[in-house]
Amino acid sequence: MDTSVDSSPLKRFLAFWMGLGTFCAFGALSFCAYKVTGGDKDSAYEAASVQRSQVREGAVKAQADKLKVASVDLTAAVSVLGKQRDSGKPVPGTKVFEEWMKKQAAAAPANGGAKEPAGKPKEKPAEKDQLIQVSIEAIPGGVMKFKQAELTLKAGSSVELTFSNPDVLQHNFLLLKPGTKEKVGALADAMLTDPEAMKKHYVPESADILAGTKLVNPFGKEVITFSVPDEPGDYPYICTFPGHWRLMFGTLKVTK
Ligand SMILES: [Cu+2]
Repeated sequence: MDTSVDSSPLKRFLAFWMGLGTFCAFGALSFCAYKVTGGDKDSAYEAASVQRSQVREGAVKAQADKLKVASVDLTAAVSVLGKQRDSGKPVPGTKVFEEWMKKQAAAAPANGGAKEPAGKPKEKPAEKDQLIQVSIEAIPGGVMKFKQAELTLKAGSSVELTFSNPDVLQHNFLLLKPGTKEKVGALADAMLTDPEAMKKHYVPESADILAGTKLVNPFGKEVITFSVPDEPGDYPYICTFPGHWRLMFGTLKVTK
């Protein structure tokens, strides 16, 4: 039996080159496949990862900035508490405060006891009755909103308005002429660059402001009296701490 099928030098030579050719063709195909499927996109991956880290840094910075704002407000809150303590009023929730309240309660009837002779006509209460009591509050939680988005009052009436701020941010309350919210709001935002803004309670100089409070500290309140305009219409009210007015506004509907 002849096992040497064909071993002529020419055929061996051809077989060698065919093998080598197949090997090279396979290699070239693999390389192309690697390129086409994006196997060489390490640079793109790195770019994406750099972008991701930039986004993350941005988020961290934004958070840090928010914390800065919060700490400033906390400082204001603490200073308010400090003032309450300095003014001799104890901090609520303490034993000293309870005793102080008892003393106040005990002192009240004593003052009331030394009242004017009976039968004397009381003018002041009558005068007070004409003042319409209105309460307006900031919503706590730093949401920059008034609890009352709308008020309705009669034209020309006298109002005693109590603005309470149970929030951690400082706020004010300004009543404006109809249609001037954006105008006064822009003036308020511009106060960011005014070094005297804090002294001015962030109240811009504008003839469109009809009435308003100072900047009320966290957990504080202020009472103001003013006359409701004679002209019926929709009078906007806003907080002019820069930026707040876009969320913190309402409408006083003045009726006949
Ligand atoms: Cu505000």
